Amino acid sequence: MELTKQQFTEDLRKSLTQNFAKTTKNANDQEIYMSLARVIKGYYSKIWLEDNEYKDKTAAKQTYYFSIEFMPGRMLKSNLLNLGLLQTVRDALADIGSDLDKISENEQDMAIGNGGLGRLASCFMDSLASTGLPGNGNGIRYKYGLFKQRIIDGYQVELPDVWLTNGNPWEVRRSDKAVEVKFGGNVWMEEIGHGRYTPHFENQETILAVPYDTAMVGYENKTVNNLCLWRAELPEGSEVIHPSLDYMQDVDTLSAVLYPDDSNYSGRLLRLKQEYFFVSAGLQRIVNHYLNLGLPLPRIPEHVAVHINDTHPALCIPEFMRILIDEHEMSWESAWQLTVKTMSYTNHTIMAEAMEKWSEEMMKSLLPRIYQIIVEIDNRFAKEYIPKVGPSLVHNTRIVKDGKVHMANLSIIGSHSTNGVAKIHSDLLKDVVLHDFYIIFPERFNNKTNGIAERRWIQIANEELSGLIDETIGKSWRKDLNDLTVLKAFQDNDEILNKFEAVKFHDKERLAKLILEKNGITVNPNAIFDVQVKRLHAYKRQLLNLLHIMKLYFDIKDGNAENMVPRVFIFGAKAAPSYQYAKAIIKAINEVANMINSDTDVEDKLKVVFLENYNVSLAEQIIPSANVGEQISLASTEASGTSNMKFMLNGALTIGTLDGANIEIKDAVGDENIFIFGMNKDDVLEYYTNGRYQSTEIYNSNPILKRILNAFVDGSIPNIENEGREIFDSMTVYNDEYFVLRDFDSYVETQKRLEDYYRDRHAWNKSCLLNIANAARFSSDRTVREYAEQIWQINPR
Ligand code: 26W
Repeated sequence: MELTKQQFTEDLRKSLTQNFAKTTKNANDQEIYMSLARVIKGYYSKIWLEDNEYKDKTAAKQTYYFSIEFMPGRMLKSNLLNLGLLQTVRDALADIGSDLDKISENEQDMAIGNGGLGRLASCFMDSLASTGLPGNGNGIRYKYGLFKQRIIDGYQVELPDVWLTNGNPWEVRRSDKAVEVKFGGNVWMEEIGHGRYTPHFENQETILAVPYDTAMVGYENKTVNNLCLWRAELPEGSEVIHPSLDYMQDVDTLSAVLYPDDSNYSGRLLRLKQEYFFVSAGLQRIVNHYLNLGLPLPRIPEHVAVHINDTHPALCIPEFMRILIDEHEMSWESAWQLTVKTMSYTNHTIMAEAMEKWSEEMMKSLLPRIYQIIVEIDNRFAKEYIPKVGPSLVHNTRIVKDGKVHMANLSIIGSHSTNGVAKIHSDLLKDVVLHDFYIIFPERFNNKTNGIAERRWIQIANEELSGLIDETIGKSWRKDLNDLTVLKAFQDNDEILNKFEAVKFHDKERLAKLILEKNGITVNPNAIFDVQVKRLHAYKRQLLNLLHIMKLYFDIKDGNAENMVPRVFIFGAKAAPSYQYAKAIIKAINEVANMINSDTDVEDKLKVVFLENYNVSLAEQIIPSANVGEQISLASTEASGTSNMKFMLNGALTIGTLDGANIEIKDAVGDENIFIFGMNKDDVLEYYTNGRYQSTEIYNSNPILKRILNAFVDGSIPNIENEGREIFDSMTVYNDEYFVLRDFDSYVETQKRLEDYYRDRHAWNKSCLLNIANAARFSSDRTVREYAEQIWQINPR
């Protein structure tokens, strides 16, 4: 939008006076942040209103992306960038003696997600708006986001994330759009004539769902979509005159916390309640809005697409059926057709322990009507498909069996599309994990490789690099990332390559400063910055990284590292609070770090840094400064990964396995510009089928590994008596579930190759440039366009 510095400064002054009775001279940074946010909200609200009117007028089809997690991070700079005001506001603030970066730090991260799945949802929100696609989010407004992580004595300690204390200036509470969600009680069917039945209810618990809307502002266009997050409240004027304390507490807990587990399915009642809560509220709002436009219900799939992000919102399927049948008297057959046409589903993990299966008993008592509908869906599925594909396939794919409701099965059967999030992952779904479904519904399966919102991950996170790209090839890449390919023309131009190297060096100096501030560790910006940031999970193999660090440490101690290129290993990772083993790894990383960083023999050859509380805004500071991104999961376990894409876009090289999107990154950049090691998925599957892996054989025959692993239990690494034992046993007694030892030698060799390559500045810089130049296909703009065309059938404005 068009705006002068003077106009903006005037608006900010007004806002400061109106909201805080302050001037630009005596306001503190928090007050400036709040006032600034309100000014910006004022600017985009006009576009928001206009786009809503446009959407209603055209009634063009829209997508609703249901996700139990979102991780937008900070909104201020993102909104400024997308409105085209970043520079104007930065300059205007500087004129009044303020610094936009410092003001921005007063914004609490909106961290209502665990990791990959939630961050992907937020990249999609940004990309939908920025590509002009009508797509909205639907989720829960948790009072507490993902826990704040502190490291105390090397241990992870979890503190509550109280992100709403100062208020959230971006959200709009819409009390007039509140709906009721009902739980429990009894339900029975009564005949209403002509062989039709209608459900009757008693003793249900009613909860009010109040939506809070946040504008998702598109990049320099006219689109503003909506992220709708639901809060649970006591129903107004409910028949309960003196609600019991229990009931009030119940209501409060419902939208209080995000489950901090992304590894193990836990069948907790509260979680099921949360799932139904945001599903039911979201669908009610959609249907109400749709009917208010005067459109006929049987045509709803022409106007509405509902996306189920992993199985957590899978109750969309029976709930949509309930609304159509019970509330709008539609026949089962018609309702089913509409449901399957409206719904689509993405799978984000093949880890068996993360698959949702709710106990029938729990489902029946919490959601009696939904349970009935699920059983009916399941019975009709069996009846229709046994004659077509035989009883054994149907048995394997049934929704209700062994006393459990299988949510992935419900999601596939009740939708028209099931996709994985990278080629290898989608292939594994078809060939292995969901093979029986693939035989029954081959046309439903497809791949949509993940992507990242380049605006946040380079334009905001790395302004200096963005400026250098502008200077080199012009600014068009900011609108269309494909234009980055023009950079290829400069791959042998040392003058340009040196400029890119200089920007990376500045980024590293900035991170070095942060590391000194936060951890009190001095790191050398000339060292290789080697980064692994992601949730802590055994399959992601942070341990493999740590074992290699120990190898380098022993090399230094043995005097075998004369010519080693100095390295700084940087970690960021939260462990699920109940995930004992992951927490042991965090403790081990921190104790190894202490040992190495305080050993004077090491000098600045090797440093290990664990940055606490990894989240979106910390990621924006870490990723630009990386030389190397670690993507070292066991092949076939990481569905896609998305930090690999962020590193690439910021000119870091990947060391990784043939897993997730690493494979497509390798195809994009070529073998010379990525460091691949270890087993591939077929090697791994082969081990699974022949069952002949013996980790102790490797332990006994590899003296280097033996020495490293022994250090975990013989006191060489201090203060990890219990954790060291647990880790040692996992590698030996418990046969190394994720083949860390099996891939160790290959990893070490490849790290060595990487180090040698780093010495050749021309070659290294060229590879970095080619990574940036080939990053376009990992833009989430590309990803959401594919969803729009191939799954949702929605069009850009
Ligand atoms: C136990 C409850 C639970 C189970 C699974 C919570 C959360 C999950 C998520 C599906 C885990 C997740 O975040 N998966 C990640 O999704 C990313 C986006 O597609 C991928 O890039 C990651 O590879 C995948 O691990």
